[in-house]
Amino acid sequence: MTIPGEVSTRIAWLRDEIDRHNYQYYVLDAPLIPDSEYDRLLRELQQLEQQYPQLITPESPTQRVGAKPLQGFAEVDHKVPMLSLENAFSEKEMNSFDRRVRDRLKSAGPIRYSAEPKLDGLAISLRYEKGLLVQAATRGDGATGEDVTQNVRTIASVPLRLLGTDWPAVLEVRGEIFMPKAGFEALNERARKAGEKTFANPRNAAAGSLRQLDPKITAKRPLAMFCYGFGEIAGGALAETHSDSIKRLTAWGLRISPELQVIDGVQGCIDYYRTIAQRRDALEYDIDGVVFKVDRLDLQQALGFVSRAPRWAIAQKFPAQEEMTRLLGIDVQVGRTGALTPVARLEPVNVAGVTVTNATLHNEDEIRRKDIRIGDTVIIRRAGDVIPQVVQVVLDQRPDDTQQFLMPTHCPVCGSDVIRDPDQVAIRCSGGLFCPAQRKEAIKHFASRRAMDIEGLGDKLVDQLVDKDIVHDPADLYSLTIDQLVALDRMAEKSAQNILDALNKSKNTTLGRFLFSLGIVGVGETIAETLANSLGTLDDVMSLRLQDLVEIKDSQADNLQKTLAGTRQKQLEQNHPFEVISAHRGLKWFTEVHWHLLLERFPSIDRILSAGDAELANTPKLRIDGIGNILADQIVTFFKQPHNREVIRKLIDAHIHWSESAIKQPGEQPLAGKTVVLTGTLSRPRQEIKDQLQALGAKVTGSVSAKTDFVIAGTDAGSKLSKAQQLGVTVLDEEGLDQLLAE
Ligand code: 9MJ
Repeated sequence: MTIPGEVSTRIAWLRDEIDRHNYQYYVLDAPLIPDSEYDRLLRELQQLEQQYPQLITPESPTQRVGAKPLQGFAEVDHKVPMLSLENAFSEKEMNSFDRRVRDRLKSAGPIRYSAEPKLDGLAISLRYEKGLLVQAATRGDGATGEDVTQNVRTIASVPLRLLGTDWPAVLEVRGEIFMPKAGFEALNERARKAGEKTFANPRNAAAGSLRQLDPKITAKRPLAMFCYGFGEIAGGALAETHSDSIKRLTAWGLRISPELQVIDGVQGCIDYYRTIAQRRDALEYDIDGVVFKVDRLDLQQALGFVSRAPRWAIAQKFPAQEEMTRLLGIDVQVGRTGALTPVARLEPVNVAGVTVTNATLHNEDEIRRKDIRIGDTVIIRRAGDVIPQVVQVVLDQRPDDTQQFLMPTHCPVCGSDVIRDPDQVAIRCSGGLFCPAQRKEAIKHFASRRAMDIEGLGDKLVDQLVDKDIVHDPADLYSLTIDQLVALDRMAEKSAQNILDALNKSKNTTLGRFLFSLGIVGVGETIAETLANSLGTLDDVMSLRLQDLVEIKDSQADNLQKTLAGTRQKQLEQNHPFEVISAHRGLKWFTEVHWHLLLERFPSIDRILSAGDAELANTPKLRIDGIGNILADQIVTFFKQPHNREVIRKLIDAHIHWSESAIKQPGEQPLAGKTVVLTGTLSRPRQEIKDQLQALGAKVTGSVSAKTDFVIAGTDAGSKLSKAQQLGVTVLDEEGLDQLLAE
C-alpha cells in the first residue's frame, strides 16, 4: 500500500503537537488547550495509525501502553553507578558536613549549594539515545537494577522523545518516580470501595505500581517523575554547575523540582530546610527531607566519593513519621451525617513531635483487611495534617487471646438501627437529628470558623448544651441566656458574656456561609457560595425544584416516552417505578433522581405514563457547575423537610442576616469568572479575604496555572509566586488587592 505524503506529514505534525501539549501540561503546568481538544488530537493520531500501521513508531504518543505483560524484569547494569546519599538528622550534623566540604576544598568562603526537597519515591535512571527513551531502570543495589522501561513509558510526564535538538546523543537522567498525595488517596479510596488491599503510603504505592509485570496496570496509576541527576552523558557535562545542568532538562521536556534553589553556605541550608519543613504539608507529594549538593561540578569532582555515596551531597532528613504502639481499644464515633467510624484508641506515642492517641480506622472492611485487633501492636503513620493512620499490625507481637472486631448493629449513642449505605462500605445511624451525636456534630459544624464563625463555642460546650437538653438545633443557640451558660461546667460570667457577644456578632454573615452552615450533605463551601451567587436570595434557594437543576434531553425524552407508553401502571405499583423503568435497555441514564423529577413535574403517575415526549423533556432553569443530579436531589430534599424549614425560620427570626451588597445576580459580579490564588503571609486572615473575593464572584483556588487571573502575594511567597511570574500571571500585593476589592 502506498502512503499519501500528506498522511505522513499529518502524523508527524500530530505527534509534535501532542508532545508539545504534554510539555505545556506536565512540565510547565500551563496547558494551552482543554483536555477535550488534546483527546481529539490523540484520537486522530490513533485513527491514522490504525489505517497505516506501518507508520507506527515506538515513541509515538499512542504507544505508551501496549506492550504485553512480562514474565519478569531483566537486569540492567548501570554504566555510571546510581548513588545513595549520606543522611544528616540535625543542624549539628549539617554543620559538620559543610565543614568537611570546606576543609577538603580548602575553601575560605561559603560553599554554594543546590537545594531541593527529598522526594520519597523510587530512584530511576532514564536512558535517551538520539533523543529517544530506550531504557528505564530501577536503582537496585546501585550497580545493577531492573529494567522497568515498559512501565515507565506509561508515565505521561516522562517524554518518550526529547523536545528540541540540542540534547547529547546519549543522555542518562536520574530522578525519583513518585505518586502525588491526591492520586494516592484516590487510589486507596477506590481500593477500599472495591474491597481490595490499600497501600500504606504513597511510596509503597509508587513502588508497587512500578513493579507490575503488566504495564496496563501501571498506566492506570497516577505516577510522576522529577529529575535530579545524571548518569552517562555523551560529550560530558551539560553546564558548569549542577543546578544549571538540571535546569537544561526542562527545555527537553523533563520535569525537575519546582523548589530547586541555589543557596549559600550552611546558613542557607538551614534556612532552606526550615522553609521546606514548614511547607511540607502543602506540597502535592510526600518528601522525607531535603537534599543539598555542592553546585559547582568541578568541586564535586574534586570531592569524589566514599563507597557509594558522594562527598558533595547530603540529605537532611525530617524526623520519622511512623512509630509503633499498642491498640488499647476501638471506639465507634457517629459523624454529622450519621456515619459510624471506628477509631483506634492508642497507647500515647510521639510521632514526629506530636503525641498521637487516636487513629482513624476508616470502616469495618478496612479493619478486616488489615486484620486489626484490640491488643495488637500496630505501626502508626502521621503525615502532615491528615489524621494518623494505622499502617499495619505487627503480627508476631499479637497476644494469644485476640478477637475479630465487629461493628455494632445499633448506634452506640442513640441505639437506633444502623443501615448500610448502598456503596456497602459505610454504616450509618438511622436516628437523624434524634441522635444526640448527629445533633452535636451538626451544631459544631454550624458554629465552626468557616460556617457561622461563633468564637468560643467549642466542642466541649456544645456537648454539654446538647447533653443537658438546652440546645436541640442550631437555632436554639440564639436563645441562650447568660444564666443558662453560667450554670455550665467551668463557665465564668465573663466567658458566658463573650459567647453571647460572639453569637450576636455571628448574626451578620453572608448567604454563602449561612447555606454552608446548614450542613446539607454534599454542600461544601464552594457549592454554598455558588448557590448564593447564582440565586441571590434564601427564598430562591429554598424554593429550588429538581426541574430547575436536572435535565431530560430531547433525545432522552423520546426513548423514555416509548418505554413509559409500554409500561403498565400495575407493574409500577408493585415495584419501585424507577427500577422498572431503568431496567429498560437504552435508559441507562435514568436514575432515581429523574424519577423524582417526573413526580415533581406531573400531578400523577397516570399522567407520567401518558405524557408525550415533548412534555417529558425539560430544560433546567439553572446549570450550576459542580451540582450533579444526586447533589441536586440532596439539596432539594433538604429544603423540603419541614423540620429543616422550621430551623431556618427560627434562625431568620433570631435576626440572622446578610448584607444586600453580598447578594449578587449573575452578571452583576465584577469578579465573575476570575480565578485568584492567595500565597505567602498576608496581614488579614485568608478566610476573610477569600470571603470578600468570592462575594464578588471570584473563584479562589490553590494552584497557579495559565488560567489564573491574579496571584495575591503576601510576604515570603514561594513557588506559587515564581510560577505566576514565569507564566506572566498578574501578581498583586495587598495594596493591589485592596484596590481590586474597592474597584
Ligand atoms: C530525592 N530523592 O529527591 C537525590 N533526591 O542525588 C534528590 N535524591 C540523589 N537527589 C544523588 N533530590 C543520589 C540521590
